[in-house]
Amino acid sequence: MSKASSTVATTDNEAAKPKVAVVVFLLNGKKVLLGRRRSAVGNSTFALPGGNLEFGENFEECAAREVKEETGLEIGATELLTVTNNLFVEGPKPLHYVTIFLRSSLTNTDQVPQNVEPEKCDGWDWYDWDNLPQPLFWPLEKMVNSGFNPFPA
Ligand code: 8DG
Ligand code: MG
Repeated sequence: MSKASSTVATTDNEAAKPKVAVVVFLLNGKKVLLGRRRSAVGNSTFALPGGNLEFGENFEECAAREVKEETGLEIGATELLTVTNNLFVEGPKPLHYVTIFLRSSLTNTDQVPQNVEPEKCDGWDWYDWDNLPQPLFWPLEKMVNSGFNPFPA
């Protein structure tokens, strides 16, 4: 196969196309909701709830759906915080995500997170922003190390 056609074959591969993820800083007082991932990407690291943007969804709809699917929690309005560009090379095939970070809070703070997808997560809990668990999923760790803070000023 020529160099040009092998490049086409790679970029034609669905998995090789950049995808869009929406993830949520779900805030509760000084705490943030994190779960330890069970995944080829970022296995055993603490990450925010979230997942792939589906066709036709807006960011807020995606955030509410993913948080509900993963934790059973209902969130209120969302605010866009930032966007990062992430290349994951640690899994079986490289993945490229444009990750949209939103902020939200619970509609009712009596709600308790449930581990709805135990095959994808070891469990959800609230963690103090000043005492985050380790290791963090690297896109999140990079943000924390750069001084990013998801709380309203
Ligand atoms: P889905 O099938 O339910 O749509 O997706 P998922 O299985 O829940 O996807 P995910 O891996 O949880 O999230 C999609 C991608 O978003 C993930 O592979 C990489 C990117 N991502 C970040 N930071 C974070 C984060 O803190 N949490 C989550 N869940 N994903 C993140 O860049
Ligand atoms: Mg997810």
